[in-house]
Formats: sequence, C-alpha cells, structure tokens
Amino acid sequence: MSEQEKTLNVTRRGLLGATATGAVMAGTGLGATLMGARPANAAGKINLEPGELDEYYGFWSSGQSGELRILGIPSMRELVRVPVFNRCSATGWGQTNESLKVLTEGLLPETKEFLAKRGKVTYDNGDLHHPHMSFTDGTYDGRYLFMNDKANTRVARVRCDVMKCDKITEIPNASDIHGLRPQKFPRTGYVFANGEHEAPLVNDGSILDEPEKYVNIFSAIDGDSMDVAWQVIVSGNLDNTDCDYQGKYAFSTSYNSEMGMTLAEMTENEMDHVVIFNLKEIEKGVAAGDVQVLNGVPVIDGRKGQNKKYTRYVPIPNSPHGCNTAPDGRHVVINGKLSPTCSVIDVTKVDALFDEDADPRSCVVAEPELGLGPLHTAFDGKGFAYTTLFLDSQVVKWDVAKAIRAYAGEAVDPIISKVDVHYQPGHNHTTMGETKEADGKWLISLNKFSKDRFLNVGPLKPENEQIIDISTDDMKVVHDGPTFAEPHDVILVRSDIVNPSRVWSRDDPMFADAVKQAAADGVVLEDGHDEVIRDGNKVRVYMYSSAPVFSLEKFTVKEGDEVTIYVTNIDDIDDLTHGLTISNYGVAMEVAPQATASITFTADRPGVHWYYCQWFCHALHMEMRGRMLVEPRAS
Ligand code: RUQ
Ligand code: CUA
Repeated sequence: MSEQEKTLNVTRRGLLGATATGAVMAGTGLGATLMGARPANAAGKINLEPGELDEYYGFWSSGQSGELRILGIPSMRELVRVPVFNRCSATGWGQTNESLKVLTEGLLPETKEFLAKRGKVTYDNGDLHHPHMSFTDGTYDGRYLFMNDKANTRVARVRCDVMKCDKITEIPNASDIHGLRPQKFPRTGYVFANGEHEAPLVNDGSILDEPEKYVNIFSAIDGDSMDVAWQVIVSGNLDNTDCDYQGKYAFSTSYNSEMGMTLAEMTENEMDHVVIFNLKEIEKGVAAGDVQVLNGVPVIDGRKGQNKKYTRYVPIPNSPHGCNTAPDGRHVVINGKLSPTCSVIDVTKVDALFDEDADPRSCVVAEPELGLGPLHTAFDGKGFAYTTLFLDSQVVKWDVAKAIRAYAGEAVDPIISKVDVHYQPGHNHTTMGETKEADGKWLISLNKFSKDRFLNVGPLKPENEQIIDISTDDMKVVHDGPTFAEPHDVILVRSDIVNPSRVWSRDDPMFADAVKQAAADGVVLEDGHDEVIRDGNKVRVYMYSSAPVFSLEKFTVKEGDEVTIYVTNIDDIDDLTHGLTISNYGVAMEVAPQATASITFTADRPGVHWYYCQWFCHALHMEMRGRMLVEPRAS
C-alpha cells in the first residue's frame, strides 16, 4: 500500500469516529495528517511550499480580456500573461513595431481600410475563448498554442519557446470564430475553426432578412503557415469543434440548425445537429477544383442536401454546445446544453455514414441523461467522463462504457457521482485530458459566477475556477481560484512537454526586421553599439541596455521627426528584463534578455523628456534613465 493509499484508508476509518484509533495514531505521520487542517489529496498536494514547482502548465484563455494566461497547476499560481488580441501597458504589445507587425500583417485589406478611417492600424480588443496546443501523434508536442478571437474573426498562434504571439490571421468569409481545435493526428497540421454567427456570404449591407442567403463557414487553417487552407459552407451555425485521433474527421456542434435570427427561432426545433467533416474528401474536392474561390480561399459547398461526401449532419437534441473527443481515440461526446443529455458518437461508425441512405444517427452509441445544462466534458483516460452541468451547478462523473450498454438496453446506471461547484460551470478540463495521455489527476471547473465565495468587490465580481481531485470516485473540490474576466477555457499540460527558452536568441525572427535595419545602418546590435541615424525626417536611435544603464544617456531629435528607438538588452542573465518608457509620450516597451525591441512615434511635443527603465532590474534601477531632447521647429 502506498503512503497515499494508507492515508486515505485511515481517513475513511477516521470518519467512523473511534477515539482509540486517533490515540493509537497520534504521534505517527499518519496521525499528524489526520489532525492537520487539510488531509492530503490522493492526486497530490495543491499547497506547494515556497520554491516548489508545479507539475502542470495551465494555459488559460481570458475571454473578453483578449490575452492568454499561464498558471501553475495544481497550485493555481498565475505565472505570466501573454498579450494576444489586447493591448498591454507592461510589455508594449500593440505599440512596439514587433507586435504591430503580428497584429497587422494578417488583417484583410478591407479591414485595414476600415481601420484606417478610424486612424487605427489594428483592432484594440479581442474575445479569446479557446487555447489549444499543437499535437503530434495524438498528444501535445510543445510547439505552439492556437486560439480564437470571437470578436474580430481571428486565429492567433503563440510560440511556446518564448511564449509570445507570432501570428494572427483574420479569417475571410467567416463571421466570429468560436470553436477551435488543432488536428491531433498525425500532427497539427490543420487548426479547425468554427465561424459562429451566420452572415450573408457577400456581406455588403444589401441583405438583412433573407436567412436563405446567410451562410456559415468552417475553416481549416494551416498551423505551420497560418494561412487558411480551405473552408466549407455549412447549413446551420457552428458552435464548438473537435476532431478524431485518426486524422479523418472533424466534428462541429450547431445550436441553430434553424438558421433563426431571434431567440425563439433559434431554439424552435427539437433536434439540432453535429456536422461531420470528411477531411480526405474535402482535400480531394479542393484538389479537383470543386470550389468557389472567395478572398483567395477555396470554399467547398458542404450544405445539407449537396449529396457529396464532404459532410454529414447527425441529428442531436436541442442546442448542443461542447464537443469533446475521448482519449480512447474512439468516442466523441456532444454536450446537450438545452437537453439534459450527452450524445456519444463512435468514430468507427462514421465511415458508414458516408454511404448513400445511411441513417445519420447510426453513429450515436449512447445518450445518457446526466443533469441540467451539460456544456463541456473532460476525460481521465480511465473510461470516465466529467461533464459540467451549468444549471445544476455541478460536475457529473460518468462511465462511458456503461452509458453505451444502457443505450443498448441494459439496466445499468452510468452516473458514478456528482459534486457541487460554485457556480454555473462552463468549460472544464482534466490534466492532459484532450490527449491520448490523459492521466486523471486533476479537473478544473471554470465557473461563470462566484457570488458569495469571495470578499465583495462591487457589482463586477470575479469568476471562480475550482480544482477538483478526481483520483478517487468521490470528486473533491480542493481549491477556489478567483479570477478576472473571463477565463473561458483552459488546457493542462504536463510540465516536461513545455520547455521555453530562458533568454532570447539573437537571431530570433521576432526582431529580424530590427536586426536587418541596423545592418543597413551599419550598426551591429550584438556589440552593444549605439548610434543616432538621421534619414530625412526619420531618425533611428540605436542603444543597448545593460543593468543599470542605457548606453545613450541623451539624444536629440527635432519636433515633427518620425523617431524609431531600438533597444537591445545585452544582459543575458535569467530574468534580467529591462524596459523603455518615455515620459509624457505614451511610449513603453519590454526588452527581455538578449531581445531587441523597437517603437516608432512622432516627436511632436518639444522639450526634455526622460526615458526610464520600467522593469525593476538592479539596485540602481531608478537611475536607469536618460533624456530625449525634442528641439522645436523654427516657426
Ligand atoms: S464555449 S462555456 Cu465559447 Cu467555449 Cu462553452
Ligand atoms: Cu533596467 Cu530597470
């Protein structure tokens, strides 16, 4: 018996309340555990000692905050925030030339035009719901994280070696990307993305109330190039998506098969559907030219009744939401939302659907009734599923094999247990749960309401994310995690899979443009060379930072000059980040060890302006500053 099992055994016996047992154990390690405020959890402890490292990375979305967050699991300590669709005051994301390149280069020409009319080069907001890691052979490979922007129809990628966003692609033809999942096998490969809201295909303002002219678009993005590989027009809208472990199919839920525009119309039908995308047939159709090319993307017609082998529509009870493939490589769970059921699709029965006259429901092998408002399901790799019940404020643990037997007519109850969560859970996720390496230790329940769980902070409250120990049948909530808007979804990745660099590499593509410009100006950044180059009314200022100094303690420009400042951090010590902030110029950026960062602005405010390092770096950090003199133009 392991130490943990002994503890559990004793804890159970302890519940019987025998004083003698307590006395016998006093003074032993086990007795001490019993008497401590919190018994050890079977999955391990969550309260790590200072300096102890977590076992998993948690990659968190932040919904309407637009950033990615990284937490350590199980401690729930927030480690860092990665700006993606948002603006970031600390790092200068959205101000630096390096970040603006990422934020602008993937925008559609019409979006650039639209933004230019507002005096902007990119959007300021985003709605980041679903972060997922790239896969190789059915499990995470630590290369990239992909995520959607529901607000402005974009898909972004974060490089896991430096934890910075390196690509953002605006998806043409689609409206409002919601569900997103990377291909699991053989690798990513494709990133599948659902356009949630239906819109007229040519959306020029001439069509409003002609629903038959509205379409919905499913996109496959190439995870390496971040270009859209192909799209499929579907019937009904698209909510969440996932794919199989064979590389053959992707699945999307539709909560509005009616293509209704009002709430009453959208929920009218008893049955909505899941669309199954046949990847090989779609690739063949694209190669054969059975497409229309819209905004440079080949678009396949996969609507109901087109009688081709691109898609199939499987009827599912009213308004299905979450779509989750089990680590057994065989079952896909469709979460009912308005129906108290989950529907289980067996991927081995999907090939047959593409034969003429097949019953589309023949791939459904179970439909257990679980409780009210099933939204998302996670797995432990041991045959159990964990479904959030939004209306019941519970998580239900159920046995997939028993649900299949019950559906076939056997009198078995698939429900193992339920646990209360606080309150109204949306997504949930288990450690490694969306991979074939699901390990069944921890479950996170992301709850939309915290109500009375924390100190009142006014009308806008935090959300609450709870950690649940799922290593035993009785799920145990072991930690509350208050958090700001809106941690929509999360993945939990074993820490050995993620190996970020400690400092930047001098030849990193993120600042290749700066290195190139410096070379053209005869400046060698590695040498810690500084220089002020005047080129018409453009001024390029090169300096380096090394704690606690900027190599230039002053420089002069003229009012109206377009100034670009390049700062290279030549410190290569772990954690020695500098920054550059220019007072009363609205200019700020992060410069991590060995990175070059640059920022361009017009020097339209004359005077002496201090620039300073805003990242605490040294005992003389306050002294790390210099002056920019902006000389007035003679009028
Ligand atoms: S969806 S709460 Cu935006 Cu992820 Cu289900
Ligand atoms: Cu450099 Cu603070």
